Amino acid sequence: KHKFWETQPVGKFKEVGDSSLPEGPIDPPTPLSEVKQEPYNLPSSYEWTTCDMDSEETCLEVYNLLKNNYVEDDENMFRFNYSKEFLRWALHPPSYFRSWHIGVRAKASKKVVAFITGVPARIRVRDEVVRMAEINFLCVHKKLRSKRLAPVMIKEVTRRVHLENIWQAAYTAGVVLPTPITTCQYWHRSLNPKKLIDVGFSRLGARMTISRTIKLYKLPDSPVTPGFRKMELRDVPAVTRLLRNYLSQFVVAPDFDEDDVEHWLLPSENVVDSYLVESPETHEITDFCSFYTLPSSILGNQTYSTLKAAYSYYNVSTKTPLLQLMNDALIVAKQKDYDVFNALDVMQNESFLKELKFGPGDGKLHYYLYNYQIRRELKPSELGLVLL
Ligand code: NHW
Ligand code: EN5
Repeated sequence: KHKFWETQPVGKFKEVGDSSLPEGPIDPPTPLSEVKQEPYNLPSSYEWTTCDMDSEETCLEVYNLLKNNYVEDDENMFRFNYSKEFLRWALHPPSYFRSWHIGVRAKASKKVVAFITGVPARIRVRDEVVRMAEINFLCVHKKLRSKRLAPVMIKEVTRRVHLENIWQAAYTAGVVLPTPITTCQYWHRSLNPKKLIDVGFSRLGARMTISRTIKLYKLPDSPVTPGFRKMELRDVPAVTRLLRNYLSQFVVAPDFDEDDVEHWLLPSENVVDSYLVESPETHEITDFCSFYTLPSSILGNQTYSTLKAAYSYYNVSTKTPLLQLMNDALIVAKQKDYDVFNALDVMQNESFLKELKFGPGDGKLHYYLYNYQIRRELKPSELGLVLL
């Protein structure tokens, strides 16, 4: 079991719950001169390629690899379909490294057959801010699965992260690996129940008709909170203060500065949406909510090819009750034609999920740190981090 992960600096399952463990790095950093200077070896018919996601051609090649080979649900009915604009945004945060956007090409066809990425982030664990890589978009073409290519991809991204003198990473996965810092539940709020049922995303409840179901999920036509509006560039300083203060209560959370907030939270069409509440009296910014756009391909449906999903991102309430704020987020998502609004049970999300008619999904999301040991498993509500 876990022939690869056994060799890596990650917490071991048996250690979960051991309260005598020190918290922090597992392996110390090594001098940069001791980091392997050459890429790891690939099978001889493949070659490494650094992907320039600013290039329309490269971005399209990566987009197509992921569109056809990335994450599916457990019954292979849906597959994530990250847009090109989303991939560019996700991979170009402040101070990103192009060398961390790693592809593998077949030498003969020159086609991109595997991919893995890192982006830099400062992540706070209790009172320590740690420079990390956030690893995402690990994908091996369906025809090349189970050939132990993934461990080579992971070792190569690790090497390139080490070359930038960064020694920790954060990542999420739907599969259980050694060892989750916490396990979160996906929740789903129907916005277009008819379509969700037609495509098999949800089922008609017991003793429910389609018309009763549509009525159950009805929402007002526009947000109800006075002063609720889209975030603008001029709001970055206020949103940064609001968010930093809010995230300080969680055990693990990003350490966002104004540049990060401008990148990750300023609205970008069909990528990220952010709204805030500006007090009509004082013009103070008191509340904030956001979601990102991640459609899924619907596999094998005659009528529909994509499911338009919004994913809850960072939300902060100081004056407007979180329940009302998130209800307004649902209203704007419905107005923008999303079919479903998804959320994890992270941060304070549990306080609104049931009341706003979210239901638990069949998927879980496990959160991991690389080369950083924490004392005990966290509760999802102790986590202040959302990865894309
Ligand atoms: S999670 C999404 C991952 N992608 C998908 O699920 C897409 C569809 N599946 C595939 O493309 C978000 C393949 O099945 C993949 C595995 C490529 C997943 N994470 O090549 P083999 C992320 O992107 C282990 C980590 O034969 P394969 C986060 C597995 O346990 N490890 O398998 C990525 C086994 O090792 P073991 C995973 O099916 C985080 C080995 O891979 C994994 O052809 C990466 C088998 O390899 C997963 N999701 O390809 C880690 N899935 O020890 C970053 C399987 O058990 C670590 N495996 O024998 C930090 C690095 C940076 C550090 C910096 C200091
Ligand atoms: C790293 N960035 O399984 C991501 N999604 O519940 C990588 N289920 O959509 C890791 N199976 O429950 C990703 N409908 C791990 C997640 C992979 C994708 C995945 C799950 C999350 C999902 C849906 C569809 C299930 C289709 C059959 C689901 C039920 C919705 C229902 C709505 C009404 C109220 C009750 C719930």
